[in-house]
Amino acid sequence: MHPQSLSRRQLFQLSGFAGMGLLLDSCGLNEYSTAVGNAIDPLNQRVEELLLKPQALAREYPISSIDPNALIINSFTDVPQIDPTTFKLIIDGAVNQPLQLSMNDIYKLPLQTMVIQHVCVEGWAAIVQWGGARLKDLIALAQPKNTARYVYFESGDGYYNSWDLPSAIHPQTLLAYQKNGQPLPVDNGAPLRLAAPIKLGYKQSKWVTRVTLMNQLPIKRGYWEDQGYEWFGGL
Ligand SMILES: Nc1nc2c(c(=O)[nH]1)N[C@H]1C(S)=C(S)[C@@H](COP(=O)(O)O)O[C@H]1N2
Ligand SMILES: [Mo]
Repeated sequence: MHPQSLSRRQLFQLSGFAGMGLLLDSCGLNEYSTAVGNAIDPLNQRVEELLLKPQALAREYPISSIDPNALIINSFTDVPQIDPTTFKLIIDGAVNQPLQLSMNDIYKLPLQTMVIQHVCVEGWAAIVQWGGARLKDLIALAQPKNTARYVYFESGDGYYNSWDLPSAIHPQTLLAYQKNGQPLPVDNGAPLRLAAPIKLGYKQSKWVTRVTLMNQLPIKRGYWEDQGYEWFGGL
């Protein structure tokens, strides 16, 4: 089941709930109306168009294809300590509405599940089901600026990674908190990990703590990418 795209009205409602956890700076009560104003600002057209533009969907599999043992844990360090009850996902950078969202905020977004193939360049693949919030919905809540072209991900273990904006707002790109219908195990990236059928395994950061929209990429583009792996990492 794919929840429908958020309508503008739904986004405003979500902005309302997200407001409770927002990084409110000086604007105070005007923050909400500022966000509404920015959403219809013609300068934002490019990002808005991108958010509304349909993208081709990657293959999904029936639930019966899930192989519960096929997904190999692949981490370059030990798992980081993240307390999901106090954890806040930061969304910042080239956005009009920087956000700090608790897991409860994120659970209020539409839950999308998908059974997809995970492909690791080390020579294994697995059919796995992920469930979580669409990154697109989270990015839309933060009101990206029209200059945003890239999304940078920081993880609790020091892993870092960056994506092109169209892939980040692809309808099958999730910040997942479920695996095979269960809460996401810590080894697989709990409380939040990237999951998408359009990118190789090393693009799918586990333990994501911060999502930063950028106009340009920094020199350090990704943990594996900086050691020679291809940056786009498409499937
Ligand atoms: N934070 C973090 N994310 C990461 C990695 C990592 O070492 N640290 N490894 C990547 C690689 S190479 C793969 S194949 C997948 C593996 O996901 P899994 O451990 O849930 O199977 O996570 C990716 N995301
Ligand atoms: Mo991998």
